[in-house]
Amino acid sequence: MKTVITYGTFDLFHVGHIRLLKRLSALGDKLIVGISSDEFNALKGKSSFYSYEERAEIVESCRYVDEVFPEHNWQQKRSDIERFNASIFAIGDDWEGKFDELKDLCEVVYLPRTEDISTTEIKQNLSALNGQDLDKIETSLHEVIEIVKTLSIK
Ligand code: C2G
Repeated sequence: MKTVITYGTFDLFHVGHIRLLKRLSALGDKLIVGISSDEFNALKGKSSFYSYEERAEIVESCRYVDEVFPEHNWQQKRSDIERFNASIFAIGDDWEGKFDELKDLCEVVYLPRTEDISTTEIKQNLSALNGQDLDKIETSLHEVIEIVKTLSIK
């Protein structure tokens, strides 16, 4: 049984996360994911939209993930790898080289990130939406609802 372990915040779950988890799951038989706690996020200088509990539930629901657990600090990786008997530590290459000290414990793999998407960009795009855009979106949604209603009547 080859277990792969990774870590992350996974806020506003998007295709960059899914594509990474899919590739990680292909590296072994089991994929376990350390989800950064809200407190650890603050240490990482991040404030996530979803709470730890919500992010953990979302990632655990992903078909490529077998188990999730809380990531409370930078130091727990070694004990986690031993606790879960992980043979591969893998993470996106924005962390290239940062976890090489784990190489005495297990294989360390850095995979290419998915370009042009990030939680930060999603937040920026959403906050850039002005009232006018939101009115247009609302109007469109009402139009869609009317269409659905007519379709469902037939
Ligand atoms: N990721 C990706 N492509 C993106 C965005 C993210 O492949 N477009 C990957 C990251 O490289 C990381 C994982 O998805 O492997 C989770 O990314 P984040 O939620 O940003 O997590 P991060 O802040 O990198 O936390 O101890 C390690 C840290 O907890 C990692």
